[in-house]
Amino acid sequence: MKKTVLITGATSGIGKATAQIMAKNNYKIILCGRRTDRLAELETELSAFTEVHSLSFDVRDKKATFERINSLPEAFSVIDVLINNAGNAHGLDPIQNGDVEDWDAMIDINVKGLLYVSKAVMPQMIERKSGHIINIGSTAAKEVYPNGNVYCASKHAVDAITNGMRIDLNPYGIRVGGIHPGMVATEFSEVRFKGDTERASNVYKGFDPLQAEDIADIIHFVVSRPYHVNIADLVVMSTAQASSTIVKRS
Ligand code: NDP
Ligand code: 8X3
Repeated sequence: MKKTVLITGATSGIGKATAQIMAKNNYKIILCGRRTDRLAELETELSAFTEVHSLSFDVRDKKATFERINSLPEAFSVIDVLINNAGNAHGLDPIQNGDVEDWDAMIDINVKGLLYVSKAVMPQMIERKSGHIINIGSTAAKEVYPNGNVYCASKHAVDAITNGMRIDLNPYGIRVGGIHPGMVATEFSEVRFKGDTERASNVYKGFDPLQAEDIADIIHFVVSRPYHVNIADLVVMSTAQASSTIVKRS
């Protein structure tokens, strides 16, 4: 029987590429994101391969998150795999200059949003004693870099939550793992720099960065292992990157 995967942040970057590869590999897909035009476009594209359902909500909106996930049509109501991917950085400033709105956004989306979505999905996995949760962290979950302060804190929280989930869900046979990418050329930096496309594109200049498809391919690999195999923690960087701040550029 086909498995169903719910992907948050499926309208762009890593989430979109993951939806594309999973759809071509015989999974049913639940696409989540705020931008309904993009959801509709991707749903049409992926419907050529599999059954697709879209859910539009802001992960910061607790009520909407629970309502949307709890009202999935029957054909999509059993979620086998949850990919908590929605998230972004907002700003890159020394902490003393940080914008409190940016801090709220990162904590609310990257941490609290991930918790809300998980809270909505975990009960059914616990009841079935099966399921797989993958949380997208970052190299920023493993180290702190200059001006990364609150973004790094939010991703360190994702790492801690992932480890906590693996421990607490262990009695129920649920697989839990974290995937931690280094720099991936997506819309991430455009969001971080609030639409400054030149500054954003400079982030990926002079080296061969990871692409969203590289991470999607790894997510598919992780999900498709035999059920007794849980890839618990994975850090992935481009060959040119050695740490958050060490990148070999031409
Ligand atoms: P993108 O900006 O391309 O995609 C972010 C996705 O998150 C979009 O689909 C967006 O959808 C969704 N999203 C953002 N805010 C919300 C919200 N409030 N409610 C619901 N959905 C939301 O970035 P990436 O693909 O690069 O990022 C995906 C994940 O990977 C993030 O968690 C990021 O932190 C992480 N990551 C990224 C790296 C990189 O270098 N790119 C490296 C390491 C980790 P919409 O706007 O439609 O709601
Ligand atoms: C994204 C990685 O180093 O660009 O999580 O912030 S970084």
